[in-house]
Amino acid sequence: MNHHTRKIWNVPEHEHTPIEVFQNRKLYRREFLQRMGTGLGIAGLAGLLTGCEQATKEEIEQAGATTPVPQQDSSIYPAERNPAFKYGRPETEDIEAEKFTNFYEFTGPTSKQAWKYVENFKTAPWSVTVEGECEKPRTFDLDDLFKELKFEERAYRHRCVETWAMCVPWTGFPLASLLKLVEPKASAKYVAFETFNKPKQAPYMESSGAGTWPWPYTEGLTMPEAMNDLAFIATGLYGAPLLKQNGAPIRLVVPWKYGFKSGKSIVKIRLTKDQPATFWNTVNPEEYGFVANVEPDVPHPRWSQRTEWMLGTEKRYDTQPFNGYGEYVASLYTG
Ligand SMILES: Nc1nc2c(c(=O)[nH]1)N[C@H]1C(S)=C(S)[C@@H](COP(=O)(O)O)O[C@H]1N2
Ligand SMILES: [Mo]
Repeated sequence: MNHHTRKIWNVPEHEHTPIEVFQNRKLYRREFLQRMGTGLGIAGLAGLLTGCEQATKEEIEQAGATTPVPQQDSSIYPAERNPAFKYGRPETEDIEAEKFTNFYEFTGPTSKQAWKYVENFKTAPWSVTVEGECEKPRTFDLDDLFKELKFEERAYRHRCVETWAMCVPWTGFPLASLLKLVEPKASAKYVAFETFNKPKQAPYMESSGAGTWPWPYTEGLTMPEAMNDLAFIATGLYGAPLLKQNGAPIRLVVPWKYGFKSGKSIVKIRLTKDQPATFWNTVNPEEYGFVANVEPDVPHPRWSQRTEWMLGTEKRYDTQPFNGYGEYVASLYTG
């Protein structure tokens, strides 16, 4: 099968309502009301009113940048693009993927503008522990990964369970190549991912408090899913180190599943015998399953999953089974 030329996208001929305009307004309004409720003064309000609509690309990128940039990064970016992966749609503008994000540790459910709240998040130095059912458990500094693994760029589609979508180039390496370094045992059936747990650095984590949300954010895959070539670990986006709001300095990317499976700012990867508990599945198992593959025919209990809208555009597309990656992963689910 030729992945390069096969057209896997069915582009609809007509466009629907520009839903992102409506959605952004709704979020904006919610944030507005929340700030009013917490007694923000008139000067702050003016800042909010203009800040929402007029933040520049520079402001957003500067807010999310890791400083100083770790030494090794400059030699990695931009990594060579793997030609096997094509979006089948226009690439999302970088600013759109940087200003509209899901990162509950910083915003909770009230805002998509995590870039405004990441100031105190310290993403360097950073290490990731890979442990559990393996022969050689190990803690990797980010630099170890840069030295030991081959980095590449991959053009992937991303589909959030909320129906927004984007097409972005990640820099990183297949998750399988990292797992091979620790030599998984036959007893490893699942892989659990755990995000940083620093409430002092993440405003919503701190303000929501203990016993509300099951922090830290966790996710999980089966071992065959984790070893599939599509499962990717990213340290970069658009040819540069990840901004904080996109999951700096290291995150998971699982493009055939809803976006919540792709945990950000990961500190621990654990090989397990049993299916691990995960954040959204714990919060609401009726709405967020463990598998969470993109399935247009299976509606979310509160909305349809048939179509999706591309960040920063007025375009809607039909949602594809496995987000269009069936040729890579459908065989994982036939048993
Ligand atoms: N730690 C953590 N990871 C997370 C989330 C989160 O709130 N916290 N949100 C998830 C969701 S719902 C999506 S859609 C993607 C969004 O990635 P992006 O904001 O970089 O586009 O991150 C996922 N990873
Ligand atoms: Mo999401």
